[in-house]
Amino acid sequence: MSAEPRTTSPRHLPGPVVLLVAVAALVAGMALTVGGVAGGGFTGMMGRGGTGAGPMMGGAWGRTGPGTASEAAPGDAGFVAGTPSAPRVIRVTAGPGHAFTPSTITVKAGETVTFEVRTMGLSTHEFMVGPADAVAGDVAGTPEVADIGMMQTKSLTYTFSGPGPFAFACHATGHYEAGMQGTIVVVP
Ligand SMILES: [Cu+2]
Repeated sequence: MSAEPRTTSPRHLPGPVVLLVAVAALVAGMALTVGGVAGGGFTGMMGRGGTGAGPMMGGAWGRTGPGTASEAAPGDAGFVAGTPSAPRVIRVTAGPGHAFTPSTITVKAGETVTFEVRTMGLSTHEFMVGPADAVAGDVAGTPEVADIGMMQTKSLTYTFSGPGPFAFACHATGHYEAGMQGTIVVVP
């Protein structure tokens, strides 16, 4: 009896239920902390993602909320094309493994996009974007951010001029060959 009044909840939940909820919350919290690796998704992780990470991710990944430009792709309600002065932000996760999420990104012809690339998992990745042939060939001068370590985020802004095709890829040793590449779909 003495423990009951400590529960401040107005609803009378039986003790075991309260305990279960507490445990579930704890487990969920742990899962998020230990690893975005598990794939909780952007929304889930952003809520708590700030803990213990470097300043890089604090700002870039703190922007949450359903109305964020990056949530809407061309054709979606609420889509706003990026411009040089106000690029559309698209978040990309590199890893775990040799993969980008998403692996297909749709842009409007001519729009300017800032890719915020975050590494999940132990490998260090790179993010190159540009004309598909230049990206495939790792051609010098193709826009790229490199050395994106675990839980780090780096940004790259690119304007999709012309019809394409465009692509993105990671050219850390062996990664591209293992399939670490993505497609840019340009819509008029
Ligand atoms: Cu990689």
